[in-house]
Amino acid sequence: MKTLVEFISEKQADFPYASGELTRLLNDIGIAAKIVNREIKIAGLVDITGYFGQQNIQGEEQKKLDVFANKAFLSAMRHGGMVCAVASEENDEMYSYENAFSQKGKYVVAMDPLDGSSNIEVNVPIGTIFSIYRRISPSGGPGTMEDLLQPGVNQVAAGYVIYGSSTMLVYSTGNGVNGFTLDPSVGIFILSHPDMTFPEEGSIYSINEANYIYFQEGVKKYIKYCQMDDPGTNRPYTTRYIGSLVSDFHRNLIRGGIYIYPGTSKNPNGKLRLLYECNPIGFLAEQAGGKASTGFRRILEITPESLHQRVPFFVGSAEMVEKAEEFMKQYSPED
Ligand code: P6P
Repeated sequence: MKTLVEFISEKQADFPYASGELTRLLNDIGIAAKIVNREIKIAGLVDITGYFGQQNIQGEEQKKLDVFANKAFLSAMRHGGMVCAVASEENDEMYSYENAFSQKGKYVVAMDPLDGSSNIEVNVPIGTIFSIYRRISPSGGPGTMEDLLQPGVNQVAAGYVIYGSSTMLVYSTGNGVNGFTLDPSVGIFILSHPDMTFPEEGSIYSINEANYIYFQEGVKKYIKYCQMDDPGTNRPYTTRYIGSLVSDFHRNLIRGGIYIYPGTSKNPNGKLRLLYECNPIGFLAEQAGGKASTGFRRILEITPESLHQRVPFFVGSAEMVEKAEEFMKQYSPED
């Protein structure tokens, strides 16, 4: 039985510049995850599932748990002192720590503190998503937008917490993907899913087909390909769509599958945000032998232009993403 703390410390040697800061930061994130988990598990019992009465930049009503989670992660990272700046879905602007201790921090973090929070009221699993970069700006001063607007290939670590039937923390520092399950009786994350990789063959496709009429032709054709009864293949596939990215991705990582949130005629860049949804999930997907693209380009090679930039997102088993890309190239070629 190996704990998260033991595992991170052991793997520290795998990581260049191994000086303990990333180890400390990952542990800070684990602590905040346990605090958020506690609140989520009793959300139905206390007046915390209601609306907070404000809207975030996405124009979405902020729920109390969104705000609570954001504060928990920001506070844990401030206490740890390893992070100088944060891009959060819950903050319209960059959050730059003002204390001298944090301004010496070597890292910046992009995070969605509570993704899929609209599912809280109906007890559907939700998640935290995080992405970690080394800062570019000199240590000792405030973090900068340049620090945060790095391409996903520069991530030194990324992961998610899924608050589901059990609470898990899944992360990678570029040497594979490992999953830890929280033992609530002692409040410790324990290695339960070592070396997570996508199964060779996947047969689950996850997409909100209610948007079908707004999809590009390539997406429509790929959906029909998934639904085709083709003897000798594993099609028709199964469709599973929870409406919670972390939950859909986690299931597809274990079972094999593809998640698609494409651009549409109404929203050409789709819905998901590059910095704190597509880049971290895309990093994990590639580390697990999968792929992540816009339908045309590798997600991790996109240089962000703004904190809350949205991109179309195809992520999952490599062969399924490649097949979807073939349909996009054939039926909806980029201009
Ligand atoms: P739709 C949650 O708001 C989220 O960002 C992802 O977690 C989820 O996959 C997607 O949006 C659901 O969006 O438009 O299908 O409800």
